[in-house]
Amino acid sequence: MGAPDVQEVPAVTTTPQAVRRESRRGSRPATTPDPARALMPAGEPVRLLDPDGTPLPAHPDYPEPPVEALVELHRRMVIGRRFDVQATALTKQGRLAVYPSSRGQEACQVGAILALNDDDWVFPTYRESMALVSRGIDPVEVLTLLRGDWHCGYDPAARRTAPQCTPLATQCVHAAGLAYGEAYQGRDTVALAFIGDGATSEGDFHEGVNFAAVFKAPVVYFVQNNRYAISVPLSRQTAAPSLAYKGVGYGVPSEQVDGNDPVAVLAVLTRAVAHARAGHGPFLVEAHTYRMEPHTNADDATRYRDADEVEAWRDRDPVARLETYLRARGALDDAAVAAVAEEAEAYAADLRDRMHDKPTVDPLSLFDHVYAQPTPQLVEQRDQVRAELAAAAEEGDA
Ligand SMILES: Cc1ncc(C[n+]2csc(CCOP(=O)(O)OP(=O)(O)O)c2C)c(N)n1
Ligand SMILES: [Mg+2]
Repeated sequence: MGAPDVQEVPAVTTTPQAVRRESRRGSRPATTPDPARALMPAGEPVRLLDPDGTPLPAHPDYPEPPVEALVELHRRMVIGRRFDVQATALTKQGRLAVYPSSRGQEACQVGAILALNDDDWVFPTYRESMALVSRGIDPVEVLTLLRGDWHCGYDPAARRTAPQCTPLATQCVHAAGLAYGEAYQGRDTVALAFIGDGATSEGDFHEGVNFAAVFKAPVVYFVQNNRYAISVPLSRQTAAPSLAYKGVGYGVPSEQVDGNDPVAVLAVLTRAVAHARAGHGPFLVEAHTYRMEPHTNADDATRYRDADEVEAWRDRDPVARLETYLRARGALDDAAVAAVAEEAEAYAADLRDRMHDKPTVDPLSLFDHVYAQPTPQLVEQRDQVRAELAAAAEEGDA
């Protein structure tokens, strides 16, 4: 994504305001540093590997992560992709109500998790199932919500992972509050909030980032720009040259990265997490990536995007890119790649088997945790559902 062509915009130096602005600028000594400069993202997304897996010259700000971390990144991406394919299949078998795939976004999903410590906090959206299984949460637990249960399936406090958030951007405020609280109590926990490109237009994103900036809360805001908010393309969502500039406006150092370059994603997020952990406040990263599947299995993406566009992104596949690089470095060979593929197959088979067990959901439990004291309306609704269930059971017996 390049900067807009300012040459085509008519010069504005003739307006009185512009003249005043110019004269004010003129009164500033030429040596005064621009305070926004240190916050600015690179002009182009940071990239450490070419799309074909060829390494680029070392980056001055983002050293390459250790090779062992990259091998683990590859392993988790392969398993994550296999999980994602299996979850999509489970929707077709009626085992899942809905599934938002993150195929194509593996470098972001797994890179973010590997950049964190186990006791850091993650604030995911509905898109982040792959990230959560990559964090070691049981995939059946991760998919519980999508089977139609009312709870998120795992213990958020034990897993240091908030429930996957469907209301857009609300997790940005939760992450700021939790991170502030942890720092207040003297702990060096970092909170990483995932967010999509479209959701950066929501008020909660701006409130969260602003709060975190003012109170120096250790949050990493990780924007996965996958080019679409359901059917709405990025160009209809924002006029900003990069979503990373949205951090700069709040005084938050920001960066943009090639989200399909796993090495760059891990390098940039590692630095962002270190910045937050060191007590310097939040950091915002925009990853340029692409959602290869429709928004969810319930969406028809052919209605709003060209097959050519999808094909072009297939050539930037993050898993193949990392594998090529690690093979060239001698860190992966045929046997290692086959072993990871086998592990991924076994993981998917186990998930499939366990998802064939019917979930035990008591419809009445829907009313249990809404309020500490249920309202009269809620009691009435619960009685109504109880009566309907009893009538249905009687009909079944007859
Ligand atoms: C507050 C709110 N408004 C609208 C929606 C409906 N909605 C669900 S997903 C979505 C698109 C979000 O796109 P983006 O932030 O780019 O994330 P992506 O789905 O691409 O990961 C919308 C509008 C919602 N869930 N919450
Ligand atoms: Mg999006």
